[in-house]
Amino acid sequence: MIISRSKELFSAAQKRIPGGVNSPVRAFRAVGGQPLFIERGEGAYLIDVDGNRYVDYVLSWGPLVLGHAHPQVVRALQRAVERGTSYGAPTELETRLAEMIASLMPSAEMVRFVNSGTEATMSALRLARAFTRRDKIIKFEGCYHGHADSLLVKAGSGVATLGLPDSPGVPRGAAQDTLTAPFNDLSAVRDLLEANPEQVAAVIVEPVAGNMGVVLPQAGFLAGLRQLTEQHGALLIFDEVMTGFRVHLGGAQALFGVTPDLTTLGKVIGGGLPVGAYAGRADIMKLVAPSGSMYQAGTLSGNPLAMTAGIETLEILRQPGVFESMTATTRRLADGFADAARRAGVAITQNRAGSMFCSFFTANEVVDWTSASRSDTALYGRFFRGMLDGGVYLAPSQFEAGFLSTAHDPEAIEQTLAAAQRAFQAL
Ligand code: KE4
Repeated sequence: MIISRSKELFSAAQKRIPGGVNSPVRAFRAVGGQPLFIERGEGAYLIDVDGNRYVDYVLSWGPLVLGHAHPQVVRALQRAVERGTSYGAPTELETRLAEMIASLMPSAEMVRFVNSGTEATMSALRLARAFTRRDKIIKFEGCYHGHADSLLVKAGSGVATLGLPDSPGVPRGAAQDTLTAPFNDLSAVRDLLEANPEQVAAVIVEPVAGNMGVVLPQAGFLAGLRQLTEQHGALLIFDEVMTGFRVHLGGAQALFGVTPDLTTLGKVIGGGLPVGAYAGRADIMKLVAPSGSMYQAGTLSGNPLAMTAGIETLEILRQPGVFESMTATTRRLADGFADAARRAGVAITQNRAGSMFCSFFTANEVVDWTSASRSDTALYGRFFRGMLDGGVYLAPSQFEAGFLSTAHDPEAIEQTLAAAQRAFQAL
């Protein structure tokens, strides 16, 4: 595979941009170090600057649930951009997207749009602290909620991938109110709540963890969090930035039948443009300025381009049968990976929820960060490069999720599974 143009561009980028990338996990540090520079995306495929074509399972880390450059999304954006890109004033589009989110996710009685998942979780925490007048929060090891100071504690995603000790630069004051527990460990949460009576404002959780690879909630875990937070007067925040409209058309809260007080969203609802949102019970959301006193603001929040792409994306996604068929394709892919690994005698644990999946290079069940971190990341790196040679672009880290889109057709799946057979055999 020729990647000489990517190499040239990477060395130029590294002179001006830290690590040559604008988000750490893109640098391929965990899987071999030479990222591919992309020319364009087309449905289920990425084409790099050297003309190599890959079936894409990163999909911009989740937003592109319809694949790259979906014609209806592109046409809607072309029409929108001719009317201007941003007004800094309300438009009907924001209300329309908020209504669509509320109709698919009834717990989202009110919605505030922001420009990233980080802004969404940062604001949701401030809101929970304002509403409860408490300071402490509980998060889970290996869960990643963006890079706001108080959430960069035992975080997943790029922090886990690079093995960073919870990032320098986070002042003690910001981290001291962040308590952590192992994912799926209800008794640890109960102990923290009892040890900090009337002090915990919220428990924030990725209801399906997607930032240590994909880790599913065990039976009763989410319902247990719901019961414990109610009992202790803390709010339950589902960070559905990744799982929203990805694991189920109504998010993980619909898949598992547990209703949070607040939900954070991003990725899919922007259809590939910068977006985030926090949403939830009207009595809590009413506290957000200017209806209430909790301040949060943003120049480009709710901008017409992100709203347009989000509306088009959810319109298409909620057509009968569309979501189900993408989920069925993901099951076929995940089963195919497991079969190929078994035939090659490679031990993997395959986790999946809706249209997100992960192959852990370990024989053990993966239920939390401790078990995920036992995966053989070097072997994952060799598998990743083998798949790249086979024309398949997986997440460049063992501790990330793979994503499917409605554009991943049987041909793309067959190509992927043929590459997986070869890549597993080569290990
Ligand atoms: P952003 O600020 O990156 O838009 O969203 C932060 C965030 C919040 N919550 C969850 C559950 C998330 O998964 C994310 C961001 N996900 C990572 C992928 N693991 C973004 C990719 C990256 O950091 O480059």
